Amino acid sequence: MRTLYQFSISHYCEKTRWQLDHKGLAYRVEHLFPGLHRLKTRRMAGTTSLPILRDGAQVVADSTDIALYLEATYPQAPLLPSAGPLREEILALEDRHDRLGVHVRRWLYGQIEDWASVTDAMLRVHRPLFGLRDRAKPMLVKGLRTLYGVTPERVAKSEVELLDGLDALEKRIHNDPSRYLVGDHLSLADISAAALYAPLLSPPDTPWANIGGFSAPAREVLDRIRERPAGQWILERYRHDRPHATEQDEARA
Ligand SMILES: N[C@@H](CCC(=O)N[C@@H](CS)C(=O)NCC(=O)O)C(=O)O
Repeated sequence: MRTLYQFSISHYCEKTRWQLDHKGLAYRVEHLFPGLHRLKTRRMAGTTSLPILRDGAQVVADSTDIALYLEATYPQAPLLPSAGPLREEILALEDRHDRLGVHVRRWLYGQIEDWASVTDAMLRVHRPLFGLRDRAKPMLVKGLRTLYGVTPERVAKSEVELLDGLDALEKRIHNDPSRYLVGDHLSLADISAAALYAPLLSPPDTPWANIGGFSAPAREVLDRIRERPAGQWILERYRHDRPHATEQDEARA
């Protein structure tokens, strides 16, 4: 049996869920408690971050290594050619969007005025444990801000980076939200770009759909992103290539 160890609102975990779903591979998810997760991830894979996939005896950490493992092991519904220049192009785009995912996360965490909906989305999959879960929330917020470097200077830089990334995406698709990044069908490049930008668009049925609490200037930035071709492209990828993202996830928990 396959198990995906995850945080439900992690966009890197969403990238892996999308790939597993696209390939029609059955899996269960195990939600780890943020912070305490490290006890398990260090033991399992010598790492601190999620996702981690256990597939029988095989344990693979990091969404890119998982992606390569899944493509090599399960060739159905391929998202990456096994060789050639297109493979290199897709991997370069995947890597670029993996790096942009860091800026998306830092910028978003830098815009939150009211953390209630975010901590709720992170922790509601865990048992209340006589109030302990909810008492952990302030510590969790502090930990996230430290871990992800949420300082005004770095958040401002992340805004520039993520907007540059959207410009590059629009050049690539010629401002046409129906196009794919490489060739004429979905690849790992599209999944990485759409999943790692998705928290900015909160597509319906995704773990970010009910998240709010952003400042008014941040809401304006988010509205502008939603209107531009890159924002429409992300929503289109979800509508067209990622049906029922959350329902599938929860059914498997
Ligand atoms: N390069 C990694 C990044 C994964 C990542 O940043 N995961 C975050 C959640 S979005 C995490 O597990 N953070 C907790 C930690 O590092 O302790 C990947 O692609 O899997």
